[in-house]
Amino acid sequence: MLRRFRHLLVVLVAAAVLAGCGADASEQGSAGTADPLGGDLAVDRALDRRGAADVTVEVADNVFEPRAVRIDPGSTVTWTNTGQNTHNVMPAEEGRFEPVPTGSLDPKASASRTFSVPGVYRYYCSIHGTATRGQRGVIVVGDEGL
Ligand SMILES: [Cu+2]
Repeated sequence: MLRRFRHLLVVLVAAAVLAGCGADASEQGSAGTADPLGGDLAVDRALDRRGAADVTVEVADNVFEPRAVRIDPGSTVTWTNTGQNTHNVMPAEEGRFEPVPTGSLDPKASASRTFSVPGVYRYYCSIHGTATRGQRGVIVVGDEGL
């Protein structure tokens, strides 16, 4: 009986660690951000890169940096994997933009998407997050939220 309970406990702890690892990694990756729910994903605090035709988002393990970036309509975002894990870029709202699928953003690889229409484009890595937690980012196109 005790042995069975111990086994269950191990499984529960392992599940908790797995579930939490995406969020933990994000916190480590974004120094100075204490909000594990992603305060730095706020649209009105997005890093302002308007005026740049090409903007790079670093994809580390396991966080997008900057997590929130504001660009001009028509500008291109390039995600560059500087980590050791493979990642992907999935729109939080399916169909909002063409995903960067698993296999296209392996370590040292880059992938680009151009955003022509003003709006808020939330995304995540489905390997290390979901639409609402873990490895997430947002591209704000134009003046949305200012
Ligand atoms: Cu990832």
